[in-house]
Order: sequence, then C-alpha cells, then structure tokens
Amino acid sequence: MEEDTGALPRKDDFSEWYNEVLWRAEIMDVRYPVKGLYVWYPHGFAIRKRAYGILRDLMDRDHAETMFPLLIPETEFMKEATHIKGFEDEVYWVTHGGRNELDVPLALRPTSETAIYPMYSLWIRSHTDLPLKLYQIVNTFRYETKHTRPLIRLREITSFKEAHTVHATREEAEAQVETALGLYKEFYESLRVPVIISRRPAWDKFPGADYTIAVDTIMPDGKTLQIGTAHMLGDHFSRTYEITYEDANGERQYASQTCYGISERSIAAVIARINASSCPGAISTP
Ligand code: A5A
Repeated sequence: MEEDTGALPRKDDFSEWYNEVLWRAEIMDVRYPVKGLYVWYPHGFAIRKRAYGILRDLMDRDHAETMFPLLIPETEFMKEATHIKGFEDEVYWVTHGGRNELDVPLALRPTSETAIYPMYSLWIRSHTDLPLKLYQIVNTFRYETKHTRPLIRLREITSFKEAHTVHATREEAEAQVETALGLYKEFYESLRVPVIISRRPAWDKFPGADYTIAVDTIMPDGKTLQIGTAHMLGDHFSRTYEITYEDANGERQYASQTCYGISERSIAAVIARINASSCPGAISTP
C-alpha cells in the first residue's frame, strides 16, 4: 500500500488505519446489526482460508479433526467450579425452544471443554486409547463487555481453533503444551508475524488450568495482542468429568489434559504487519 496516495489514514493512527483497511480491502463488514458480530467479505474470507489452511496442515500432523455441538447443557457446563467462575459473565444462554421454556438451559459454547470432556469420559477406557489429540475449528460465543473490535474482540468468534488432548501422565501433558507452542510458532512464522511466548501470572491463567502459556504479538500502536494460548489442565477436568483409564497394571488413573487455541486474531495480526512492514520501527521484533 502506498503511503502517498492519501487514500488511507495516517499509519500512526493504527486504530483508524485498521478500520479503514478492513473496509477498503473488503475484509470485514462491520455493519451487521448485532454488537461484536461482523461479516466476512469473500475477500477477507479468502485470507482466512489461506491462513487456516496452514493451521490445519500443522494440526493434521498429529491431531484428528472433529466437530462437537454448539449447545452445552447447563448441567455439564456447571460442573467445573473454576471454569464456570471464569466464564459465567460471558455466556449466552438459550432458554426457549419456540415458545416452550427448556427443562435444561443450553449455553452457547464460549469454548468447548464442557462439551467435549463428558464424551472423552465415554471414549477413553485404557492406556491404549491415549494419547488422544483432537481439534475443531468452530464458532464460539463470548459476551465480551470490553470494547468489541473486528477480528480482535468478538462476541461471536467465527474461527476458533481449539485443540483438546488427553495423556496418561502429567509429564506427557506438559510436553504437549511445549509441542503446541512449537506449532503456533511455526504457524506465525509462516504468516511472518513476530511473537513473544510467556507464561501468564496465576491471576491471568485460563479458568480451570494449572498454568497458561500465551503467544503475544506487538501491534503497531505498541499494545500487545494475545494471539494464542496453551493451557496445562492437569487433572482438574478429568476429576470433574471422570476421564480415567486403566493403566498397564489394571489400575484406574485420572488422565492429564491440555487445551490450546487460536482465533481470527491471527488474521488481525497479519493485517497489522502490513502497517508495520511499510513503517519500520513501528513494531519491535523480539
Ligand atoms: N479452550 C482454550 C483453548 C481457550 O478457550 N483459551 S482462550 O480463552 O485463551 O482462547 C484462545 C485464544 O482465542 C486467545 O488466546 C485469544 O487469542 C483468542 N480469543 C479469546 N477471546 C477472544 C475474542 N473475544 N475475540 C477474538 N479472539 C479471542
């Protein structure tokens, strides 16, 4: 993009520049009449298709792709105390089917632990079923109360890639967190997005995790944007959802779990690089 055409706002006003690029390059239409929900223009979707093609190829190396339902019964959602506490203010609830009030309200998934893990409990029987590594690319809903922005802070995340793995030992789960971060590094290298990887303080970890490691990038306005996270779940969820396996000695053990996710924030990070690459110094490469 040419600096001197006068076609775009000054690059140093990143926010205005970003909105203008999304509009003029036909990436997202922000006029959909629900706050925090945006529409992919076909051109924007083509960018998403390319980027998510890379992500899928990386995941398909040793994960299987799957798809779970969008609706989660309140009874399952409410089982893991820390997880509920972290998400209770962000959940959209479906309470009616037509005019009838539902017996059990259904949550629109803000993320899918509570949809997937009750099924893992049925699927996993023996140590020979492990490790189990699945992922899905789906839409999720979060009632975000902070300022919403296209691709960055959404109430409907349309491109939520979430992986959920199950392991026999804590050590294997911890190693999987590192593997996940390696995949995310490779993904962002392909997109030419520089990243910083760091462990989050306890107050900022994922609800229900032992610890969280985040992937951040620095946006042209100097702010960091979290563009991926990997969570060591330990046995918190496996104890709640009874995800157990029989070990080689015939004893029942609780499994160790991880999960990790990326959203269309990854596309926002790519767009931000267009600004940064023609304006060196606006972004610091770690
Ligand atoms: N189940 C795990 C993977 C999970 O939900 N982790 S997470 O809450 O940290 O979300 C994963 C990633 O999705 C975040 O690192 C962030 O990059 C992105 N994300 C989270 N909320 C978002 C929102 N409202 N809009 C866009 N992206 C979001």
